[in-house]
Amino acid sequence: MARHSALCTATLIAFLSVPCLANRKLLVFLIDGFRYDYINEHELQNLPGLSEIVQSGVKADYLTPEFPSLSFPNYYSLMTGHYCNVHQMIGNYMWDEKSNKSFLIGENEDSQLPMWWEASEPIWVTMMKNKRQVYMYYWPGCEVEIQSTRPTYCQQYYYYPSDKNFSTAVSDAIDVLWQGKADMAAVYYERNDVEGHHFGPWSEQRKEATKSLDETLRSMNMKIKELGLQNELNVILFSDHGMTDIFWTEKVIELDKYIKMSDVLNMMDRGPIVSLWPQEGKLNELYSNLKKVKEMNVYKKDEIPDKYHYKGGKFVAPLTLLAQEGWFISENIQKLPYWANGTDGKKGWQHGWHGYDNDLMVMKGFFLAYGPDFRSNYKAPPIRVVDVYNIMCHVAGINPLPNNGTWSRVKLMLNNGVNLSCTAKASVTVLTLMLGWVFF
Ligand SMILES: *[C@@H]1O[C@H](CO)[C@@H](O)[C@H](O)[C@H]1NC(C)=O
Ligand SMILES: *[C@@H]1O[C@H](CO)[C@@H](O)[C@H](O)[C@H]1NC(C)=O
Ligand SMILES: *[C@@H]1O[C@H](CO)[C@@H](O)[C@H](O)[C@H]1NC(C)=O
Ligand SMILES: *[C@@H]1O[C@H](CO)[C@@H](O)[C@H](O)[C@H]1NC(C)=O
Ligand SMILES: CC(=O)N[C@H]1CO[C@H](CO)[C@@H](O)[C@@H]1O
Repeated sequence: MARHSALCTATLIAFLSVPCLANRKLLVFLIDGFRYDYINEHELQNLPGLSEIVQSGVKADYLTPEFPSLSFPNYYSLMTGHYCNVHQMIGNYMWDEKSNKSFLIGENEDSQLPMWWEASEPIWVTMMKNKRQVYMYYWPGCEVEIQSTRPTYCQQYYYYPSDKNFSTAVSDAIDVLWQGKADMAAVYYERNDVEGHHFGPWSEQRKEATKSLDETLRSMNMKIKELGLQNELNVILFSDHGMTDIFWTEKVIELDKYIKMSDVLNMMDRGPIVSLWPQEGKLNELYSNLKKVKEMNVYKKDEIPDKYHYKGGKFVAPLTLLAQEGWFISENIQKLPYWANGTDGKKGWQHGWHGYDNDLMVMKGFFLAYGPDFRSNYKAPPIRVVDVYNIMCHVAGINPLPNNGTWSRVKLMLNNGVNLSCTAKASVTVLTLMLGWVFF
């Protein structure tokens, strides 16, 4: 008996020292264009679903996007923990001069080529390699085969999923997590970004989108409790960037007023950040003419500030133009990206945009997390988009690949090691073993 007890104690210690992380489920949300202050204290008063999450979990003051503060670069920094010059996805529009292939945001076949995606391995691929199941809903890029790997399930993105599509996806995600079919589920929601662009960050339309998001999250909180998942599921929500007001009547930089567009071999994107490939021998002339525009910076590749972690990217153009906040760079006003606000073509003006310097407060996104591995009602200092990867890996129980995140900026959010439910589970196993020993 004494020998048995000693053995049991040893077993007990062995069991309890095993980190109890690998069996947690993870649900992540990418809420496009959701600025950090859409959930300031005042706004939260009318957002019961989000308030509930803030109270029961962690809220970072804000989430600093990587540069440029555009969608695709940040989607990939979130999922890889890498700066843009490491994962190479440096824009929503990219050009590879050698192959003459283009990456264009939206539905575009060449954007699915591995060349844009394979410089870094996103967390869902690492999960799949570890025999964990991943379900993704409308997540841009989940349809792409990366290192010969796709997630278990991908509901492909299109422009743009309705609120009903989103709430159905959230409900389906929880079902597959609960049924044990998925270890991780990831859901993308676009409407805050769409309304923010069309009508501006503080428009009624954007607020309506936030309200609708809030309702879905409130139902989600209820469903998690109904299914008894609250001690097994961690939920993390974040955005890719913020949004600021733009002014097409007064703040447009028309490039054809300064340079001959025929001297430009290729131009990618318009707005806060624009890439230019000069025709042979035209680099210096374009550069000196564009230097005259006082509302923007023009950089040759090696002049781009190091703090952006951008200039080493292989798709970075010989000239990068970066506008001051609120200014919009375009070939001319006819070429501005109007949107279809009525039935007769694209006539609507845009009132919000992002892509500016990532130090600007209006470019900051948000970060929330709750569940058994997170502290409750905890206000965390600001973090960066590259920091999110480590926290997702940690709560999903996989080893992060080398990355640019800073662990000390996120570890404070964690519920200091093993949660009680984890210990309880291990103890039950040990107890069963002990009883087995004693009686048989
Ligand atoms: C590169 O591709 C574009 C668009 O597909 C095409 O118009 C252009 O002619 C191509 N350039 C070369 C040099 O092949
Ligand atoms: C998304 O919503 C549209 C319109 O509401 C609907 O036609 C479509 O079937 C939905 N897609 C999915 C996958 O639920
Ligand atoms: C579309 O937007 C333009 C410019 O903002 C505006 O003049 C026009 O009235 C709008 N049309 C509709 C149908 O709202
Ligand atoms: C970012 O991470 C990559 C991959 O781990 C590494 O090679 C690179 O040196 C890091 N960059 C910085 C600035 O730390
Ligand atoms: C902070 C937290 O979520 N703690 C949970 C750990 O697990 C126990 C037991 O299941 C829960 O009651 C706690 O709420």
